[in-house]
Amino acid sequence: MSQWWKERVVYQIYPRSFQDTNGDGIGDIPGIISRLDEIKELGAGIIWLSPVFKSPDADNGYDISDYRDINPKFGTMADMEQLFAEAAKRDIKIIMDLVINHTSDEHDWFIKSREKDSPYRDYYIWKPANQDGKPPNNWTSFFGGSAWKFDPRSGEYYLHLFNEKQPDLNYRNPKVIEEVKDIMHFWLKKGAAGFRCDVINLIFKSSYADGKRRLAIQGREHYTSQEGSHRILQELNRHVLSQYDCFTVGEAAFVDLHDAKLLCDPDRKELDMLFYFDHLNVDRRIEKYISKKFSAKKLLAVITKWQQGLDWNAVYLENHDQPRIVSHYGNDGEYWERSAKMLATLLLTLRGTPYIYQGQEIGMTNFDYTSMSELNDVEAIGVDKMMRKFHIPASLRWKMIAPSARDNSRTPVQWSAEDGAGFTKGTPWLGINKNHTKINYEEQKNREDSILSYYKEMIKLRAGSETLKYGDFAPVYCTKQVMAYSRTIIGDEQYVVILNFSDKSASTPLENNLVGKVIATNTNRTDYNGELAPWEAVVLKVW
Ligand code: ISL
Ligand code: CA
Repeated sequence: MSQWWKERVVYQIYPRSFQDTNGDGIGDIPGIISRLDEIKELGAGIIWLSPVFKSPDADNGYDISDYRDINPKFGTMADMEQLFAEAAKRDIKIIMDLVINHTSDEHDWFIKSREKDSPYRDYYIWKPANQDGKPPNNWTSFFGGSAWKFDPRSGEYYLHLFNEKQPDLNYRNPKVIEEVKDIMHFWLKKGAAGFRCDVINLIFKSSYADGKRRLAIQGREHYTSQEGSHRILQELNRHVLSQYDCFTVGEAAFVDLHDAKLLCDPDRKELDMLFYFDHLNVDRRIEKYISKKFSAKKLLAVITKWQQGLDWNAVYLENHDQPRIVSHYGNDGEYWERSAKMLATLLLTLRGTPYIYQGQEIGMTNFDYTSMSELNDVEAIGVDKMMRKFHIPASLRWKMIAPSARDNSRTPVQWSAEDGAGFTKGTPWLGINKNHTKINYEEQKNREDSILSYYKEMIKLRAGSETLKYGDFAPVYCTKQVMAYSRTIIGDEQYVVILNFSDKSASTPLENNLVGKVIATNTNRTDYNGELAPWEAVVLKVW
């Protein structure tokens, strides 16, 4: 089967923030349908749809209470079917978010599982207290606090790696795997072209022993990329995925290159590609809320490791869990436009399938919130609570949370300068950035030198170049400020990409052979002489 997912660019939609059509302040499926032409024009050929399933929304849909139904906030199953049909008309494929590490505690399986003698008991991970009457082990949740919740009715604890409203499924129970297969068939038959698989390398817990003591997410060595997860992925592939023309991208937490190679090895038939986090953590310490200094050198080292380590990468700089890249690695002030384009150049000239997160194509910036009360995200709220327990003062908590909180990327898409940003006529579920009067789709749509136009050009450039899609990656030059790398098909073509990650101008030495014809740039230059302007990006065709 053709690997069309290597040829196309993916556009991620976070439905509640994309486009509202009925004025309730929440994006919806009819809103997505109304914007398919914009996605097509951008040049994307695949949509990754964050969860639209029935959910009490404790974690904005990543807590599913019915895998075969649509959240009424977003519309109906008929709307979803229409979305598949309208997307197909435009040759846009849709992949769904497969969230199977856990369900909502309001899922029917979990409600039944609360009864000790129910056939569903074993769908989840229930354990009695330890000898001291404490939780079964010392594991902590991703969102702060213990990963166990006591259920007084049955007198046992259940495991939740995320929020207590997200109980973990028990993958030692073959019935759970059969249920997952049915859900996958259901959506593939409806027209899905594959899945983004949420925290897929964490599903199998190989032991319930205490975890090594850590600052956060204690216990992870007992469930990260275990043999059991590999086995289940192979089984899902054999029994389901291999029967359809589809692909999978796994979200792999704490993954290292060794595990990633196993997860993505085409011969093992587990995943087609995966999201790792290393490249977004070069300016963060072990925990994302503690920052350290960024350098282009460190970033290039990480990129090189993954580009050369895996045959095919999922290339991304933003998603619904990460801050906006122009605020993270770029400059969202004076050099907003140029640095956003520089980062677009990076995204679209690496080897792999590029993923663009809604709003990234117009250079949306981090949330302009000023206090915790404006946040919605269960993670930020949980982490704040945990820090409070450790008596960390409010000002320091805010300093750590504000730049990294997940709500940074969840503010509504800025379609226009109007009130409501063209996103809603009602009250938006999450604050709209005040800068929508300046940063919006409408303003950039017909402006040739806009960020949006630049994304379109770069996507076209990639689509038309075998070398940019499939060429080998090699690092060429780097300093704290600048990186350069090449993409090559031996005997055919070579491109060199030079990027300046700073407010200062820079130069690259001539002996590195950084010469060639300028194919793309975020400035007006027509030739390259080794001098780079602040935040400049230059793509050279060397031969
Ligand atoms: O957000 C994170 C890092 O910035 C992670 O801790 C994140 O929770 C982790 O990567 C898992 O993410 C996925 O599963 C979560 C959900 O909250 C996220 O939105 C989803 O992308 C639980 O389903
Ligand atoms: Ca709505």
